[in-house]
Amino acid sequence: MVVLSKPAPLHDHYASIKTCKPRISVFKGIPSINLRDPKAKTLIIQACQEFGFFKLLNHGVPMETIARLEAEALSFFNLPRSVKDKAGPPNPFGYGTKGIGPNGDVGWIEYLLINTDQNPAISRSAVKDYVMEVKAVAYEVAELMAEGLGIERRDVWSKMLREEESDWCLRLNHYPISQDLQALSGRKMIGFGEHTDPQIISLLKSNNTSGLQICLKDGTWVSVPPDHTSFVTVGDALQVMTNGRLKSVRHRVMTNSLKPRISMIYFGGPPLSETIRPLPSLMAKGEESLYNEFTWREYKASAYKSRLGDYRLGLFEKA
Ligand code: GA4
Repeated sequence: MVVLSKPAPLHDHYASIKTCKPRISVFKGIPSINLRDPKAKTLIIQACQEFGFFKLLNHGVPMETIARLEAEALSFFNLPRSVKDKAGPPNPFGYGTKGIGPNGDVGWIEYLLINTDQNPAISRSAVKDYVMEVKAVAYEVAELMAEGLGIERRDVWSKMLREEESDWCLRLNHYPISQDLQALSGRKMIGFGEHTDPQIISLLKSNNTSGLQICLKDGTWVSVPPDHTSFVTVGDALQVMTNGRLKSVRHRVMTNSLKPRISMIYFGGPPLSETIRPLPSLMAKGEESLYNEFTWREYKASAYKSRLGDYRLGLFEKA
């Protein structure tokens, strides 16, 4: 009897990697892509296939808009704990400290999760201006991704992000200097544990402080050199919609005892009712979906039942 082997899966994802290992040598390979480069769409696809992550230059978000929100975030985090607590708990939006998500994850972090102009904690106009600018960049990057993959409708993903009901959120993180024993003894502590972002795309901006690490395809952690520009992260929903061609990247943040880290991340998700499945136009002849289809609402509900480091897409993979 001839046993026909299944075609090799297009994705060599992280399911089999239980824990990424630290890399000994310094890694200098994180791609830097200039949004205005005529080759940007090709470079973005290469970066998202290999890393699910890249540095974005020339994104055009005004420095003042970034600086203003960062200053707002810092002055909020400098308030007394009793005042900050009034903006919490994060269920799921609001101020949180140490605890991440509803299932027992902890990190050396305090944060604000925001998704409307109605947040009670910091200047609404600073949030509004920043989100407007960063969303415009996300739409552009999403369109370049579609073009780079040869999809006829270049707005296929930007449309989901643009919808009035699109499910976005903004995360302002503060990783204080860790002064406890572990830090004093020179060991780094987990600021934000390893995870992939569930959404389509995330845009991260930090205050030029080290700490962010990404997991490479070979299962090793590498540090992202500190930078004041922005980084783009592929989320799980985009991995599914490209049937594994683009990777959602596993990443984490380690704190250091020298400089506090501030990061501001926009997570762009589709409307809750959107069905998440591979785009038919992307599928090669005979190619099958690696995932059972689901709505974004279902994926989110399942994500909030998981632990941070869980391989969330596993529940939706076809056997
Ligand atoms: C990871 C990406 C975003 O920061 C986030 C996180 C969310 C939270 O902090 O409430 C989650 C986490 C994130 C994934 C699994 C669930 C939900 C914590 C958690 C354990 C805001 C998001 O959308 O998903």
